[in-house]
Amino acid sequence: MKNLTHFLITLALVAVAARGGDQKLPIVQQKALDENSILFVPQGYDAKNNPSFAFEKPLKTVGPVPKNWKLVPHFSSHGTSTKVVLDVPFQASLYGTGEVTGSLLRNGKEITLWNTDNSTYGTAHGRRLYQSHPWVLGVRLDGSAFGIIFDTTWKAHLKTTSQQIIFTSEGPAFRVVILEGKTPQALVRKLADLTGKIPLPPKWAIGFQQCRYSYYPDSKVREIADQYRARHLPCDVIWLDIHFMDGYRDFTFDPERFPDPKATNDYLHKHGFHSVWIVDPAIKIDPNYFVYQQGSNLFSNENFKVGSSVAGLKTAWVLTKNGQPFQGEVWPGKSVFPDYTMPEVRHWWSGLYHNFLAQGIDGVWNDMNEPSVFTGPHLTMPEDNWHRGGGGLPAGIHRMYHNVYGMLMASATRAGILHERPDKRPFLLSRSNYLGGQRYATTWTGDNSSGMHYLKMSIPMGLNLGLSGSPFNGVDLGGYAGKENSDLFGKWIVLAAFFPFSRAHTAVYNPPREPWVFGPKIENVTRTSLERRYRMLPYLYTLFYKASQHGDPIMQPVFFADPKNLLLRSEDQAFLLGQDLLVVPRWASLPRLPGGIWRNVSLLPGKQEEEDGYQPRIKIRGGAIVPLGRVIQNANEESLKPLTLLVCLNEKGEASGTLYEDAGEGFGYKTGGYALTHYHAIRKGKTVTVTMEKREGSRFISDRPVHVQLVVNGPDVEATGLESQGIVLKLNKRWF
Ligand code: NBV
Repeated sequence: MKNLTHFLITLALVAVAARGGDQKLPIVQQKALDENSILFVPQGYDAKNNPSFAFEKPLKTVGPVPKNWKLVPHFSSHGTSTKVVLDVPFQASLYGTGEVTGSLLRNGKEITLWNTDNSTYGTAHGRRLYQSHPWVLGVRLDGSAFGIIFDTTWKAHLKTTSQQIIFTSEGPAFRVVILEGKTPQALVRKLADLTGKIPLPPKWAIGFQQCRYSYYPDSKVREIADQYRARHLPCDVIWLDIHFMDGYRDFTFDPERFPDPKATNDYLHKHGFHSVWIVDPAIKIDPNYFVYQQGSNLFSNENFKVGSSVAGLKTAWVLTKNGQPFQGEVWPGKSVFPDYTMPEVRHWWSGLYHNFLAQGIDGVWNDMNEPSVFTGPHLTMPEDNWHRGGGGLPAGIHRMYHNVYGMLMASATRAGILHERPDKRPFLLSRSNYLGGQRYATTWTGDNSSGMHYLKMSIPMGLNLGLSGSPFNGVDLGGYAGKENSDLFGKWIVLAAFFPFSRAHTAVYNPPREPWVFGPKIENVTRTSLERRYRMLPYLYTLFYKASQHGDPIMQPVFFADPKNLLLRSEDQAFLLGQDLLVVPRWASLPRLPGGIWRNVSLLPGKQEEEDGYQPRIKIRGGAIVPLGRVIQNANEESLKPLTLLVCLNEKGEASGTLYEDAGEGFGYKTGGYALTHYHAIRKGKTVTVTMEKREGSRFISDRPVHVQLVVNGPDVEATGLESQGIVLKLNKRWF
């Protein structure tokens, strides 16, 4: 019976497609997932041709739609595509939509959801980038928020007008989930409840990172590391790009450039660095290459027909529509591509990390996984290529799986790292991804370029990724392509302190771009920026903890400070780091800043850091206590001796804040091995008392010196004491 219904619906759809007509698709199911999220299922929806990837767990409905529910999708089918239209609430501000160029506000925009290796964000391939997030976040005039998840992986187009949100997928009917939240913050948490949160990264991964395409030979890697230490420029990670490989073959090492990768990693570790090495999906067609051999025979014991049109079935590779392994040109030359929709292939891919990580590699970088194919249509593989699926995933054409190819690769990579190192937190960077992909990988915005336009855009790009569930993101600091000048580098590297993922990178044809090549002035600017970041690590790590627990963005739009204030809705030069620090770039022109108490603060007192003309101004929110540490050279050095608490009182003379600490590595924190300390400050007359209110978790913290810096309307007031004892600061009346 079920099959018959399925057949009839398919028949109906085919008939409509043949007529090429439009047909309204009635909603056949609308049910609450909870009181603030509703699942809408249109007629014709079939999980077999619309596998769901966005959600962390299968959706469970709990009851009917609440009576006063506001937003409802309107489905229709148009030949082979499906359209959903929603009426935009009056003058709502739209955000999200994932990795997109342009402004923070997404009203009046059009994008295609089709992961594309679109170097320097050119227009030749349309307005597409490396990832797809079928997701829109809206904020109404009254500050309440809504969100829409279009639960489909098919190639799609999203258009926002002043009146409507129109999402057209080039595939069959799909589900839509609509969320409501009292505030945009609550809404983003809701999104994270459904699509997952970032796993807490190892602490070293939130330190500063140096990359280039590529550092080689191994002596160059050591030299870069030495320079960082000799110049006292804090840094945690050195990255290894494709030149370490033997002829661009994944999981191999060039015998001349990197004869002993283990020794390179040992050297880095000895000097307080970690290393991240790249792995691309394209596998060189080379009968003597072990990955090609293994993948080509992965199913060789199965019953396949050699020489027939299905010969490709014995391989791990994505197939053409004729059943042959698809071949395309990438760095290694003619290559084949693992079909990560198959559980056996993911399992095999995970296993390849065994010997690779044994070289002491700490983290992995999955690049080119849109997948990028130089000789394919729109720089990828043909849309009618064939994926075999399995383990709950249907077989299907590439058009259906393209947008999750990178996500599936990342999930297999993460599983491989975790399998090898079950006691360590994996670190994985993936260029391509999809809504929910933050569960597997950190991300960055691909190949930008050295220009003020790109530098400015990097802020709204990071913000919208955070508003799309992916808070651990960053950009190529300094710009990847294009000619650099020292002034632009200075302007960009000062943001290294504030991007959640903080990595400088540059393209192969560029001259060296390390901070010192621009001379002492820019080297000093860089040092100040990195010292700011490392001083803030306790605060940053606490933000990462919150992101991993609740999905809160780390870098946040200014309108989060006051969602009802319409003037803040389009601000995308200044931004918030967590809810307590406001970052105002020096180049920001007429930035709109939130009202209330926001006081200028120095993160490196005594250094007069802003006098170099490059560092953004930092303001602290009235009511906040921000924990800071010492300036250290890598994230694993002891930082909290002493712990500094920056305190800024609100109108009522109070402030509060938290500090999260754990081992910085491993999973002990999941079973209580952490300390989450709550601090509180209160002013009575001329004294302010700062106390440790409570501590959660079982991690032992010995009684340590605390330095309190009260930020007031005048020179800061300071006092030191032991954490266990309330610290009292005496105020001078004229500051109030
Ligand atoms: O692996 C080389 C580069 C890498 O440096 C960059 O970050 C990626 O976005 N990769 C793209 C491939 C070649 C780009 C021209």
